[in-house]
Amino acid sequence: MTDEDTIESVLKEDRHFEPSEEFRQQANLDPETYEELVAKADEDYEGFWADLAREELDWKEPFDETLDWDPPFAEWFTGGELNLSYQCLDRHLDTWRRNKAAIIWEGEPGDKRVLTYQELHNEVCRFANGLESLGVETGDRVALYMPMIPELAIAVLACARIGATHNVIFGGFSANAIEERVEDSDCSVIVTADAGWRRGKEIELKDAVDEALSSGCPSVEDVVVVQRTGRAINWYDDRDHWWDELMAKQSADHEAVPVDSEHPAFLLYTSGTTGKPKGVLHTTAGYALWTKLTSRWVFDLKDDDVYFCTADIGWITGHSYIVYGPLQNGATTVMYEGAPNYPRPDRLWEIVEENGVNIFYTAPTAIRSFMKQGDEWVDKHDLSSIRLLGTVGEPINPEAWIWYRDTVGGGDVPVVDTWWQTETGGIMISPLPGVTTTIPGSATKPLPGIEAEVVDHDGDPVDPEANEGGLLVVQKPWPSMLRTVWGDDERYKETYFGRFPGTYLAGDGARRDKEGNIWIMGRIDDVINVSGHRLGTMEIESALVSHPSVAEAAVVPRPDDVKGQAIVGFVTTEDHADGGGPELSEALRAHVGDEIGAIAKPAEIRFAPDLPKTRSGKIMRRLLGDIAAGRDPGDVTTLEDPDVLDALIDE
Ligand code: 7RM
Repeated sequence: MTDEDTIESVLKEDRHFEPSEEFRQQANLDPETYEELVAKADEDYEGFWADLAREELDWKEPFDETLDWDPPFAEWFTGGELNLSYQCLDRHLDTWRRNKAAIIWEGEPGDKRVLTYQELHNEVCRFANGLESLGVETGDRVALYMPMIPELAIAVLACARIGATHNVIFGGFSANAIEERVEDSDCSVIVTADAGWRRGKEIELKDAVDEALSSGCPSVEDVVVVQRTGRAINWYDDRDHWWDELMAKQSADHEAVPVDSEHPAFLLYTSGTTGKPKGVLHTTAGYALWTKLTSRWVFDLKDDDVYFCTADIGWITGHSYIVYGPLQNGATTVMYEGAPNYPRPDRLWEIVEENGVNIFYTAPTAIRSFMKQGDEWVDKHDLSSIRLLGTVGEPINPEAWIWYRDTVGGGDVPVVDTWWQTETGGIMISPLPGVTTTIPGSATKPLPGIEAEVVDHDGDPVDPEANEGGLLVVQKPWPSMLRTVWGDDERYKETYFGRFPGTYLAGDGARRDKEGNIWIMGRIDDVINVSGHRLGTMEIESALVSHPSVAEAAVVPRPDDVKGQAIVGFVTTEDHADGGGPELSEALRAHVGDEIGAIAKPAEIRFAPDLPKTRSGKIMRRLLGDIAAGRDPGDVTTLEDPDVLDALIDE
């Protein structure tokens, strides 16, 4: 099969891991309840969601209608009123959780803060009052350009409390990115900090805000500045306010403003392969429901758990699984400010050990870098508190999955490989730790209520018996789906529903195996076509990484007169030096040939000290493709480290 939507699958992986009896016994979701949920969603889709929404959310006004679906525009739980900050905070205050740690925060320089639910509530109320004192009203947009400090979580929840739509801009983006995002969404206030810490250096946030405001952003009237590092900054009396001074004037009482179920909760900008970033819009009730439920189902969150997600709140993972999901469940969520390997490669294990972390959620790229650093950094620490591990962000190669389970998890904890997107709001495809038999490299099955499918170019499900690849889609609307691209309904329609009307196109390639498990094969833009064979990048990369000398790998296409496209592999070696010469190169080509087959052998291997990554750790294959084809890589502003590119081009 070589038609245009089929990706040939070549990866062979058949190790299966059943949930242990011990885990199953105590899991939030057991196989029986799971079956009931699946059956209910199947028989009565709206009833399934309506029941969950009634049980899980604290409604100020009950909703009248479960779903209003005018494809591709969805409204969920219309007529209902609630408040996300109330959901996360107030509802715990008349329980024993009042004095439980809500946030354990670790600063990069070694400082630490613990906020109980009551304390967090007080701070959020103060800042909600502070925002109101600046004239912020329900429906206004507020930009948050901050380091990973408790004030960021406080600001997020304070916006939610007054019904202001937050727009978190990752604290590593440039002035340009701020300008673009703030202007597109007409924010009236920016909350920032003098600077943040990263690898012992100051990231100068306030300077970037000043720069953005000097050239644009006419809608911004006020800037609130947290003093984090104490560095000298420029000050503009007519618009700048110190966080501490603003907070000192406010009361710790604030009544959460009930908003409509479909009230815009937040915008989060995501950059696609082309064009300006899209402001992904999430609304209130559906997002609240799904982040709450998935946290409990997938992470098996319990009241005595300490949960640590290493993402930044500047990404969707931080929104859903550092702030909203865990706090709605009354969990203790750990927030870390700095770089994972600072001051030493075991910084995260130190945090796990010191706080007795039970549930740990990170990205495959981080796992591969832990592997590269060597087991000794993990072995120095007692990580026996860990009872569940999660991954997100990219396909995880089986090597890394097994290492994660064995070395970090001690060989006997469930690993949940969670597939989802900024646009989906919450986890869509994932093992349930007390239910699902896992296989390294597969996100396994859609969660109850999620109609994810792998389809061919006609939109028909691919045949699992044929082990064929296709397009990952979601065939029914779900509560936490994006509602539109801010200010651009057309782009929303085009991008996500243009291919199959009424069906959401995720933009990822995937396949289904005979057991119904889904294997994500990477972005469809990344597929390589060698002599008519469509190959996903993921499997070839996985084969490369399974060679003992390879730490990370990315494969991209290069135009080829004969084959259409040829495969170029960029490889970082274990010892991190510029790498191997022709001998290793030949060995790696042969290794891929053995693992997969001759068709997948890279035409060329290029050794690189590092691969270009976005700040959320995704490899930027587009840039590598440009380099491999000898094109100018163009816009590189979302790169974590632009020097990486120079090293590749100079080669
Ligand atoms: C949560 C997040 C979304 C894209 C998505 C995929 C890739 C995410 C997995 C994955 C394979 C996974 N949001 N992706 N999770 N690929 N397995 N478990 O990452 O909007 O930033 O990115 O990330 O390509 O479309 S995101």
